[in-house]
Amino acid sequence: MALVLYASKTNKNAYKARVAAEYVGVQIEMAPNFQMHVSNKTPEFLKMNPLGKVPVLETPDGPVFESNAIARYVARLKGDNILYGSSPIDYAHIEQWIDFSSMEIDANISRWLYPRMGYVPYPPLPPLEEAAISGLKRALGALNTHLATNTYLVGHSVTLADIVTTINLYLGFKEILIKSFTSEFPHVERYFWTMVNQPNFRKILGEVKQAEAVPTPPSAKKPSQPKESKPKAKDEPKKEAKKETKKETEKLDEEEEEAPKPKPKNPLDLLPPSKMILDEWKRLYSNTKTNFREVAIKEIPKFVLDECYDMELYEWTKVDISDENQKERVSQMIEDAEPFEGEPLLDAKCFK
Ligand SMILES: N[C@@H](CCC(=O)N[C@@H](CS)C(=O)NCC(=O)O)C(=O)O
Repeated sequence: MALVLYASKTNKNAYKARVAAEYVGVQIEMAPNFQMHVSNKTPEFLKMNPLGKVPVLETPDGPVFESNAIARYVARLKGDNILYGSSPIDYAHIEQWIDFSSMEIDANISRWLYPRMGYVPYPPLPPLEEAAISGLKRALGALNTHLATNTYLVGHSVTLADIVTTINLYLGFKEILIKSFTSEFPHVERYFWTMVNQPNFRKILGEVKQAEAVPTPPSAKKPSQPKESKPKAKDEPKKEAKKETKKETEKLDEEEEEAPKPKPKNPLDLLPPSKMILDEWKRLYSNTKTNFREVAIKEIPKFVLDECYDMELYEWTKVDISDENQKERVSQMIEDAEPFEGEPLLDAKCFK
């Protein structure tokens, strides 16, 4: 009997076993006509996984659920175990990175991404998003350090640790980890792009593109409008709210298969809200006789202090023109193509 994997074709958790199968040369069939939220709620499916979650692998010896367990099973199916290391310490390290990437990377990406994709209510308490981001940065920092001196996570070739970790990074890179975020972790970047471009990954994932913007949460959650005008029973609004907050992964599958994704917007949305009306400030700035040099080199004029309502969000530093690095930084911020040399900047403006 062939191995049959129950999941939608874009289920990222199922990718773990599917990529592993490519490496070890095991055939896995995707369950035909699988329909998320329908097929996985049937009594037959619930016998395989009582939670009704995917993926589930049907094997000649019975079903297996939990994507990491399925991937381990597939990786061990062939005797000459290229994915599973060759010593007890290799096995331990492979398990270590599988657990690490599931608990520290996948979990934090989900906590950050799913509310922004509307899979769980938004806004989350801001500290929760911050905690997810800082937990993720901490994990990526550790991974980055390891990868600074290692091509692969364990040993000198791809193991299941690389497959699971790369798939756990995949959703992040694809949906929320924009370049300015990942560039802090150059070894993770190098590793991720190398892995997803390996033929065995490419066959399953196709071409991977990095997110260009952090998804904007669904319009700061407008209160949901009941579809019908019929007056509702007392407990129905609650039901509506519950329905809206579909379980995160459940909706992710559906979304990936059926609906266009919410359009990601500007990464600046991550900043705290500002009372400052940028256009007004720019107008004021352009119309005044005061020029950039005065702002940047001399002192911050009083009108800027008066007009810039959210001063506390900015760090104002007097440029030290004897410092080449600072000069270069200012040069990059202004429209003038000339290098920063004080006087030539009299007419230049910032805010490209
Ligand atoms: N830890 C599980 C997560 C499984 C999971 O949450 N699957 C989602 C789809 S990605 C699902 O089936 N959701 C349906 C539900 O929650 O009822 C695994 O790695 O397999």
